[in-house]
Amino acid sequence: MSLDNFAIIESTLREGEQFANAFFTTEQKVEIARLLDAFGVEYIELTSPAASPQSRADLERIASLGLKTKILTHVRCHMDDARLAVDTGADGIDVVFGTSSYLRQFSHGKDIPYIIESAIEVIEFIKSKGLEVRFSSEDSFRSDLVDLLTIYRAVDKIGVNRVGIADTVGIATPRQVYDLVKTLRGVVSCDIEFHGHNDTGCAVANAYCALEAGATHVDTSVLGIGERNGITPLGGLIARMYAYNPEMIRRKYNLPLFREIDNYVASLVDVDVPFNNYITGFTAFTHKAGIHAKAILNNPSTYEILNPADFGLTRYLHIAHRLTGWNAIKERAEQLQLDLSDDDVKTVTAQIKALADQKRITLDDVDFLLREYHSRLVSAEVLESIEKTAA
Ligand code: HCA
Ligand code: CU
Repeated sequence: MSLDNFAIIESTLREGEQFANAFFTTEQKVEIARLLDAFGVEYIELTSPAASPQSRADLERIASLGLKTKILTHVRCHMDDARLAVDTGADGIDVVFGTSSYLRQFSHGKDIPYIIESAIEVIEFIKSKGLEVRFSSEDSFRSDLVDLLTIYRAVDKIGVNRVGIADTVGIATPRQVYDLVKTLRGVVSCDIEFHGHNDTGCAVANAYCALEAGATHVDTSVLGIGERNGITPLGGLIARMYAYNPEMIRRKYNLPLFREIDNYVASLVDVDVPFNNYITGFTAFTHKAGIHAKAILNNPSTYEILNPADFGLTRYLHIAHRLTGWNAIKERAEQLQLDLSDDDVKTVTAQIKALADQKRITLDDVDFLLREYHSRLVSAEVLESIEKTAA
């Protein structure tokens, strides 16, 4: 089953380059590639050498770095592109062809026998150079199923390493992805890759369902950047797979490096990491309501399926608000080394809630109320002992 044995094809340097704000210099591409390699992704996919002279030079540079991760480039199903790609030092070539009726009618205008013929020519050429080769159909979910299976069967027969299905327009649902991959699994014996766009927010779920159905490879990009609103984000896939099997994910990937990767790419493309981002969003490990905070203090797993420590991160209890509870305030009092009984803490908690009903408060307000209450208590005790001594 491929949920336990899958590979990431990290496409920040290909799909991610198609993000509106992306412009990566050579040095930035090298740094992204090094970070992803150190993180442990199995493949890095780079823009076609046919795209521009600099794209070709950057691909050659990254292919020569001697990284552990395999380097792929992504080309149209065309001999001219394939000829360029095999001489770049890449380990493998991802070949793509548009098969949907839209693409056939409005883009390249080719029929299925023509697609198969050119696929075979390109695949055999790449294989003859000893490189890994994948064949994928753009817009697979709006392609005719019989056409798709006919093409995949033909390329599987000549020994393609992998076939890919692409939800180019982000239209597929998890169930549709599951069904298509399951059907394909019964037709081809090679590996299966899934590439999913996120237009309707299904990209992570779709990737997971693809793996459940027998896919072996998933395309991702850092923060999900790509055409329009992008594809399956690396962090989203990591979070999903960690929830499935934390030991496997801890073993496969260098998780504490992840935050640096998200932050680095965010800075390069001039966006903030979204507040609700998987793993690295600033609220991803923040707990607020009193009931949540209490349980987190007793056992974090009550409300956390991802352990922030595995990612080198820490959780945060947000206690300065009207939903707060006395257990969380007690924890804060202990952090401040204020010796207060449970009843005292409950009294201060009531004061905090009353204040938070009137305005947005901060941790400083909480600390102030705790300290003030504590010092009044101490003065009262001192006064009492002075009175006792006097009497
Ligand atoms: C595109 C191409 C692609 C290719 C996916 C793949 C897509 O930019 O339109 O090679 O599997 O989404 O179809 O990214
Ligand atoms: Cu895409």
